[in-house]
Amino acid sequence: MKFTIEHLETYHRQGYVVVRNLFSKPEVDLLNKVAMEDELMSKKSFDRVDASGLKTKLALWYSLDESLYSKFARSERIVSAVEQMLGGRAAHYHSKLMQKEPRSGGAWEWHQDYGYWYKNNGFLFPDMLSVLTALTAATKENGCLQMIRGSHKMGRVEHGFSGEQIGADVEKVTESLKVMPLEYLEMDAGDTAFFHCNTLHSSAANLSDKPRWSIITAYNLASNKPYKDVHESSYTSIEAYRGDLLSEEIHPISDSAEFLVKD
Ligand SMILES: O=C(O)CCC(=O)C(=O)O
Repeated sequence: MKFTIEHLETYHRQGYVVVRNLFSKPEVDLLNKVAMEDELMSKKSFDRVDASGLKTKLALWYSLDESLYSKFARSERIVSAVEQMLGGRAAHYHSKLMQKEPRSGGAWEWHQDYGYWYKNNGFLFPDMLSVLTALTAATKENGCLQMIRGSHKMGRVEHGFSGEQIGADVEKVTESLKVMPLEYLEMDAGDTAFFHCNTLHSSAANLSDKPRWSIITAYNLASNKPYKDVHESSYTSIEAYRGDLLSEEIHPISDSAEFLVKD
């Protein structure tokens, strides 16, 4: 399915929108296979412990290259949608491979992505968003994303620590759930969710016997140059990738992708 004006309006109204089948099953199956067999990715992956002590695994990197992950991140389908949402040229902030393993994958506590980003990385404006593409089906049982609809309009909420994660002020989350609907984003592999960096979201632990893997690519308005922890790519406009993800030679990701090392 294509990103439409209706999707754009929904994004601005709700703070998020899901585009069904933005990627085909063969495309996401290929990415999932590459990711599952990727030794460097597995070496660079680390855990983040949630408030109850469960671990959830991810790898995070900043630079784009010729790998399949980067072609996804630069794919025209995503970039043209993101540029409409941001209202200008987009830069790639980072990509993450989220690996919520069966029966053990921990939760992500309620937070706004900007709660992490403004502090750590010095972006002055919340002209940023995340794009999550499901590599495996995401259901309530395996801990799909949960969104508080319309919460991006609250602006930035204070964040503190919650386990090894950053969590939004609990009182604000509790009160916002009284006035805005909570939505579970159940998605099939190939569905893509776009969400504003101030939208409050979370996900529960994966206590099912199915993995929940996804790729999250995050974008910044290229003119919103951060004043610290500067990765040049985070304010350099992306050249969209218009090729066929299925027919190209697959290049491995390399160390020069600037992986985040767990602190
Ligand atoms: O995909 C998930 O379970 C949550 C991920 C998340 O909240 C994030 O990366 O900001």
